[in-house]
Amino acid sequence: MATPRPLTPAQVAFFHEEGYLIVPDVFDPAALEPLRQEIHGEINRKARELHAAGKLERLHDDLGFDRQLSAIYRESKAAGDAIVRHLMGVRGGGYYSPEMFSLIVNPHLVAKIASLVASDEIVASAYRIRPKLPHFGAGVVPWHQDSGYLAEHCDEHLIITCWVPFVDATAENGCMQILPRTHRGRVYQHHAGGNADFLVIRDQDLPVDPSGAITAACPRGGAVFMSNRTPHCSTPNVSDHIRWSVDLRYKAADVPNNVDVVPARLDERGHADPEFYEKVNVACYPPDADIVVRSKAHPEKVIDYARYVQLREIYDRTEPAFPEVRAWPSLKM
Ligand SMILES: O=C(O)CCC(=O)C(=O)O
Repeated sequence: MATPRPLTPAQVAFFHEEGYLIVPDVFDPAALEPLRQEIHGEINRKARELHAAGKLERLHDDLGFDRQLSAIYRESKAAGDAIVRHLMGVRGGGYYSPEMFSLIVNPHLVAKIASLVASDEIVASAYRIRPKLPHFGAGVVPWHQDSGYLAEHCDEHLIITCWVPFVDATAENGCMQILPRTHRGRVYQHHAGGNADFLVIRDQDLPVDPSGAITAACPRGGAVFMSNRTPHCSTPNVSDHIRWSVDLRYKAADVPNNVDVVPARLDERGHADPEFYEKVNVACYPPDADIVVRSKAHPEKVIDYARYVQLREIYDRTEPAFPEVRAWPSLKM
């Protein structure tokens, strides 16, 4: 494997000035293949189960990874939803194959994060897999800052969103739009109940006119990096294929986190002991387990796959203390 390279000082300066950075060549695109294939395998496993239960007539596997799920949705929305729910797990980050873990800890990616947060000890946090289907409104993500989803006490900390497409992400297939040079502002007013129940910053609450957004096109093998206060959204996919992507979050280890915080007791309803909630709620996103993915000074802290799975399973079974990490008024009020 080629030696992982940090970002150049010019790239780091661009990120801090603009609030985002697009790096077209983080990975050899072939390195994403095992994860793509594993997700494809998982879709087929679930599709076969639905087929056996009489809930799906055809597997549509002949269409391949970039089109199969659309055909399943066309045949049966309920079957499509069941597959997506299966991939997301109970709270969205429920997919934890060895291939997913390899992406989270990918040394090329983590070296870039280390440059952005100027730290050698890096913690990974919440991530989501997104199949953005063509001509399907639910994949359109309204304007928001990721801090809108995170605990308020983390507003002044830097948390990096790292967005990795599995296909060339373009304006046509609904890549992200980003408002540059607006990330030094506060966390703007969000509302609950935007498209597909995402949070939304209404146009009138944005710091600048959204027509000034940049189109964050990114080739397969690249990544888009943003801060937690960078306003961004994504547009409809009007192509003929699914815009698959994964978004991951990272921070320096001195940013509030729940590394190694596990319940001492957990009842059958998923309620943990009060001390657990006290400690876990220190994290910026308490429902998901934070994990150390790099530490040159303390390599013993770096997580291995077995422990990662153990933590993910425990957090999946544990009810968070609050239904929402951050409460926003509803659009409908
Ligand atoms: O993938 C998308 O369309 C939007 C992603 C996003 O908003 C995020 O990662 O915060």
